[in-house]
Amino acid sequence: MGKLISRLAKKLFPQCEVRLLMLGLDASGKTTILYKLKLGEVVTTAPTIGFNVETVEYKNISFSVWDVGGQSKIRALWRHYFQSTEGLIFVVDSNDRERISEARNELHRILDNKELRNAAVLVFANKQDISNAMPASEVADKLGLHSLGQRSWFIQSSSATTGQGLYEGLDWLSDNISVKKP
Ligand SMILES: Nc1nc2c(ncn2[C@@H]2O[C@H](COP(=O)(O)OP(=O)(O)OP(=O)(O)O)[C@@H](O)[C@H]2O)c(=O)[nH]1
Ligand SMILES: [Mg+2]
Repeated sequence: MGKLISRLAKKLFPQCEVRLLMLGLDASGKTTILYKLKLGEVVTTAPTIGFNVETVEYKNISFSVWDVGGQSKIRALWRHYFQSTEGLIFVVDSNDRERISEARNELHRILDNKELRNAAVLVFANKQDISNAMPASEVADKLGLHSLGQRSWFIQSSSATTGQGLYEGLDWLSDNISVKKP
């Protein structure tokens, strides 16, 4: 009976589907975020060589989240994932002051791509649980987000290990992506 009701509910209120691409420098926390959202747990990660993809259900939206490895020698592969992306999640290690300009360059290089011209951009200023982390406002300045013009963007401070901020980020995406019915 329960199963029948849930099948009926799915028919009556079909879920919207959204494709999200999650990029950022290596060790920024992408895979940790993905599995914190999917499983509610902090998993032990190794550097991602290819990609991980998981479906995260939230607010009657089915987010399919593509998490692609960020090591410098495999960043050339990112472009193969651009097509049909409705939202880009760009993850920054807010404690990594040395590489924030590298993160900025990568973000702008990604956004120069035509295939992403309509994608909304959510930046996670991640690792906020570390005491000396840059606040989100500083990360936004250093990434040059204010120069993105017409682009719809938002920065959310987060901690993948505590879970802080992750669903707030999805809230913004769900309000700022024109979702399609399957
Ligand atoms: N303190 C703290 N550590 C984090 C946080 N998020 C991730 N980490 C740690 O940072 C390291 C790298 O995390 P990953 O999720 O593997 O990073 P990634 O962005 O997927 O890296 P690549 O797959 O190489 O691109 C791991 O040791 C995580 O436990 C966070 O919010 N706070
Ligand atoms: Mg990874």
